Amino acid sequence: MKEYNNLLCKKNNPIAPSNGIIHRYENPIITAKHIPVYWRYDLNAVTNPFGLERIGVNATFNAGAILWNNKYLLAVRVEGNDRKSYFAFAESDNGIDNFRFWDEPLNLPQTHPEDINVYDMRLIKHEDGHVYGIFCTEIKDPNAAKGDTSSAIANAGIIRSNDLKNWERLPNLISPSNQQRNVTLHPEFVNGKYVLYTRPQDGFIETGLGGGIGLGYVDDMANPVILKETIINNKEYHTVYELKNGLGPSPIKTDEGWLHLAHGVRNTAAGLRYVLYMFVTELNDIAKIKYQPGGYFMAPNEQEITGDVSNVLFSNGWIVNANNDIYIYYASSDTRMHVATTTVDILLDYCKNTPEDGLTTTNSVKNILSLIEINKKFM
Ligand code: M1P
Repeated sequence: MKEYNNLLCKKNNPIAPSNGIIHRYENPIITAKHIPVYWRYDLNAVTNPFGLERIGVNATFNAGAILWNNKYLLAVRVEGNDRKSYFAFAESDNGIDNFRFWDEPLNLPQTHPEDINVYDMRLIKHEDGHVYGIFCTEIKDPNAAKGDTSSAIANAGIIRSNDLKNWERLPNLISPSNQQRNVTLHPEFVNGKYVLYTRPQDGFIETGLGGGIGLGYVDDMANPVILKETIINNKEYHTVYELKNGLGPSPIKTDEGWLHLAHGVRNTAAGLRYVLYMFVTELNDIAKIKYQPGGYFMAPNEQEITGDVSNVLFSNGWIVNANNDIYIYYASSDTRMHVATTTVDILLDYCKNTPEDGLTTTNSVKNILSLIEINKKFM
């Protein structure tokens, strides 16, 4: 208990130097060791004479985020040693350290079909007054061939609440694609409708003819049916999102457009590599990309690159506070949670002034040559 309390009280400091765009921090903000001791150990010396851990935690990652009652609140994906993920809320006063879990994990209300596994919740305060939790719900593919114990169907599960304690489960999403992950909700109505960002795929792992970040309109979240999906940001040959991509958290509204954080995936000899990238869409046309800086915004560093699923950065939560400071909550290698900080102004500058991906080596070199030309005056 002493070790546990010391861990929770540990201060977290920014790592210098930064690239000017974000600050990383010395320590992960939430790890499996942050899970309360009484969720893991039977504290009764009679029934647990050896003091053994009874319910192990494998990882804490991919958290949704929201500013709630002046607290930085995360809906953390906690994965047990049994490979089942569940959600648990953890809060901090400053968003950077001293995250503490609420007393109990979320007892997620069920719908039909019952979830086999759930993960990656996005928390969205919608202008309709509710807070929505949109997450991935997974079941075994009922059409899997005999002996195939891996094929699954992923879809978006939806809950909503007004106090984040009592949650109403809404029906799972119905959309043209039979595989959906990385679904989140636009925080405002558009033409009186709800808008969901989607990521359709043909298969559980393979994008097939699907893929890309899409959007679709829904009349009523209590009957969440998307009839038509439009892809607004596609995967692309020889980019960091060559194999697939997916939206992270819901976008942040700025004076110059909607700021988006997404993940891009490419294949390598060492397996899939997940990095984060950004783009901005028009304020009055959320399907239109206004700026998209080339390349990745964040990739795993030396500490982040190894873990349960190595070479992965993933983010489905960020918070902008009243000072326009942005807290990016990201997970490394499906193992632990980190924070990176920046501001709205810095991210807009990054999105507007980083050269776009020219899609060829020649164009990348051209960008460097123009920068050198400009810099000659200053050298
Ligand atoms: O293992 C990396 C990530 O893989 C999936 O992301 P995507 O749907 O884009 O492939 C998700 O399962 C995610 O949870 C995980 O971090």
